[in-house]
Amino acid sequence: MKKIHLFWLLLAISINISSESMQGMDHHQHKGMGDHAKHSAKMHGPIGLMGDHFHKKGESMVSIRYMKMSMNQNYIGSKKISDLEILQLPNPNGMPKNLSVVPQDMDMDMIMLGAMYAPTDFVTLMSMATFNSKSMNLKTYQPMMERNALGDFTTKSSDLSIFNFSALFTIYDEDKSKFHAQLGLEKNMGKNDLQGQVLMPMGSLGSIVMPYGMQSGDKSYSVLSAITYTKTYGSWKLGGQIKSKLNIQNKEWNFGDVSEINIWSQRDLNNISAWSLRLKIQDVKSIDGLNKKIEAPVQTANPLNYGGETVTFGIGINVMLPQGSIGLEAYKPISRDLNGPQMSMDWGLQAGYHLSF
Ligand SMILES: [Cu+2]
Repeated sequence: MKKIHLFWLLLAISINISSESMQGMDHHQHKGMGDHAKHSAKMHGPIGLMGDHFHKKGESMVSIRYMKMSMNQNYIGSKKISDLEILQLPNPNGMPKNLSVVPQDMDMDMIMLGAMYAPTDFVTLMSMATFNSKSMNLKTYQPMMERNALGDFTTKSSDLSIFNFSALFTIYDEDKSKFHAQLGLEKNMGKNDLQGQVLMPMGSLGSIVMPYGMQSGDKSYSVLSAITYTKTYGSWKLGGQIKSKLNIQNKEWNFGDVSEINIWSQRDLNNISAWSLRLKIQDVKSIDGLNKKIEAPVQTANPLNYGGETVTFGIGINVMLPQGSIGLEAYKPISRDLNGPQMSMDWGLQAGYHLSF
């Protein structure tokens, strides 16, 4: 754990030092202002942001991003909780009396394909499709008496999960400051009743409808909205984004509404790259509705054990290539208050490629 914190600190310091030493290379960038703004590595925000920039009339962009998230610790609120403590909690679904299966770790992998096109200077159309894959390891305990561990098992799912379409409206577009709004519709098309093989508390294997968090999606519709402002100061760029995802229609249940604030800074390292710091404050509501078939003695089968508030810190870099640009961003939560028991993200990573034409 300590090693990881040290790694983050060293990475931040080394990037800072190399950006100081490359300062000399920036000078020629200050001629031709308009053109320079267009050909800077901070033209795109940190890769983990969505809809952070818009385009000028006739421009198109395609992108592919890969995201990984790893979780390995259960929390209630902001407090870490052990398997032993979770086993004392009541099972809201009745029998057995207490929770008896405890999630140990989970990995999520996502591939996101995006496209943008600006028919006019005032509107940029944006669309994105997400394919996700989840894998969770769990431990089953005896339902009563000694509560000995009976064994471990893994559940997995993968599917095309999210498709969305948005319009970005330019509010103002000056050389150094840009402001736009987003309005869009998202269709979550992942399967919401996938089955998985589990080790039951009585020691037998069985196939059940997997808990909400392991489903590829929720088959719901949501409205996306956001406003984004960025301002450039020489080799620095600062940005802020407020966004929300509000569910408007579901099939039995849906993952909770999301409100999010992102604040970031970017700084040119040299002519072709810029590094970034980002703070993300996210509030997710618990699951709305329920599927009566999801009733295992595990925390994830309770719709109330989802959502919460998380503050995440990210560090990233964008690099321009002869064709397109790449971005990499790593993040780690620095505080959380989760509706729990619930597993929290330990770290996440996003890498992507953009091509404008
Ligand atoms: Cu774009």
